[in-house]
Amino acid sequence: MLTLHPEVSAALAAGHAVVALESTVFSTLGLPAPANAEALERCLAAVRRNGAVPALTAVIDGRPCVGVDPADHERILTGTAKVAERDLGVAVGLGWPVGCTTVSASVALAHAAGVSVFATGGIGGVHRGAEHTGDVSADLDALARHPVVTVSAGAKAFLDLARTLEDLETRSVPVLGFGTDEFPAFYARSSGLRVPHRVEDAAAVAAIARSRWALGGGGLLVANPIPHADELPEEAAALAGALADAEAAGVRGAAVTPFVLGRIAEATEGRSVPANLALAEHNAAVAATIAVELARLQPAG
Ligand code: PSU
Ligand code: MN
Repeated sequence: MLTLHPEVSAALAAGHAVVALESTVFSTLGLPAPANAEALERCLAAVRRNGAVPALTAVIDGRPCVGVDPADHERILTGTAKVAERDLGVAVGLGWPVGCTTVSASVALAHAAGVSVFATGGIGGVHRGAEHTGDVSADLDALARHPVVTVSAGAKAFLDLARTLEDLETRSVPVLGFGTDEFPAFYARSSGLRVPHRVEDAAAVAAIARSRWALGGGGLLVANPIPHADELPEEAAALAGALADAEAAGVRGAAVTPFVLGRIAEATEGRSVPANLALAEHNAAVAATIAVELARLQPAG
């Protein structure tokens, strides 16, 4: 059922480092073209440069894929169907031509394939106003249940970051600040919210993950701040407008995140996109170093 790319299955069999990547962020639902293609190339290259094999996740012609052949990359870049974990069975069962996997679907596929490190830009979380709408991303539950290390630049500030952190605590997901005491806010290094634990390097993350899994635990979130030089200070203004637009347009459910991301990209024209690419690439690089450390601790066999 699960379709592993030959390079991915060979790496796993040999006990080499592998890093899973989601596909929603590279599709029409994440970044605008042509930045989405650049983001994909830079993330794949960053994983390789740091000693791991990239495994892009997606549903292609009804097959749940871990590792997508470059010949199919264009189909992901132009993909319009968002697949969260609950949608995986639908996309596979009905043979969808292209399903773009979110964080929740990607960590589920990664775990099923035996891949223990995953990189994204920003995770989904508790939406502002969730006390009324109940809109809490399935990413949080998937992070808790699947024993995979997720590397993310925190979460975008259009979410309720304080409640997102509370939710991660409730679900027993350790949040590790990578060289930081704060939960990063995607375009900004600082959110004013403290993370419970700070780690200084990939070896520490690997040691914590291995211990957590030895005790039967689930996923871990590594909060990796955007590099200083790439920070985007003006996000807050764009954000308020984007949220107001979503409310006025009556956007609900799975459509909220793509809608708000699109509005922020429009409002910050030419500035949010390079920041987004830089942090995604940085996360992919850090994820690869963690995967290399884990492979060192967990020899094949
Ligand atoms: N945050 C971003 N960019 C993204 C997403 C989140 O900054 O592209 C995508 C990811 O695929 C994430 C999904 O898993 O949105 C969350 O969607 P929702 O809020 O509907 O759970
Ligand atoms: Mn939602």
